[in-house]
Amino acid sequence: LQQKGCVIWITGLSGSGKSTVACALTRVLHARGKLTYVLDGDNVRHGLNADLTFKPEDRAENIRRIGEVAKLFADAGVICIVSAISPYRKDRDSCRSMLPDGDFIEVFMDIPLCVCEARDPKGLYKLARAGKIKGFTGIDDPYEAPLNSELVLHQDGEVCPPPEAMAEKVISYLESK
Ligand code: GGZ
Repeated sequence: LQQKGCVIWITGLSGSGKSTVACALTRVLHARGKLTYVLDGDNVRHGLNADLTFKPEDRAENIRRIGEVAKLFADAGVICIVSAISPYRKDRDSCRSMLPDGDFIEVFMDIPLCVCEARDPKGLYKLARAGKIKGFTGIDDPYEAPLNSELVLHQDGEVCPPPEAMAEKVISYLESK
């Protein structure tokens, strides 16, 4: 296998487009013959992490487990793409510290809360505003934005670039390294 593994860690609010970018990124990398695997927070919570809630301790444990699994993939030479809110800096940083320097690439989906909330693909923000979901990230649970992420993906004025364009930015970053 002529490939070095790494972890591309996509963090951001619910509805910021993490999963969509992860999916676009996988498509581009596959087309280039790369082996990838996507670990999506929402999916992993149906299996490996089905025992966890959204309390801070459980979010920390969710991220710890995802980080450990991502490291295994990277060790095996796979480009592991994580898409999880991963709201707490400390938890993301401890996943980073498990990997050799340069092998953890943090990508921040810097999309304003109002945009994520307007999209509200699953109607969860509406429920959170109505108090029917407690501890929702960005509403009544914090999101700690990265301070030194390798890459920040943001809106272009009023419009959000298509996911393929965002994926291309990640590819350009990988190529530059
Ligand atoms: C945030 C929640 C919550 C609460 C359910 N807070 O946009 P989605 O729906 O599809 O993705 C979100 C997903 C978040 O799971 P993660 O494992 O990525 O979160 S974390 O990294 O914080 O552990 C959202 C849904 O679960 N969801 N309740 N209270 N998002």
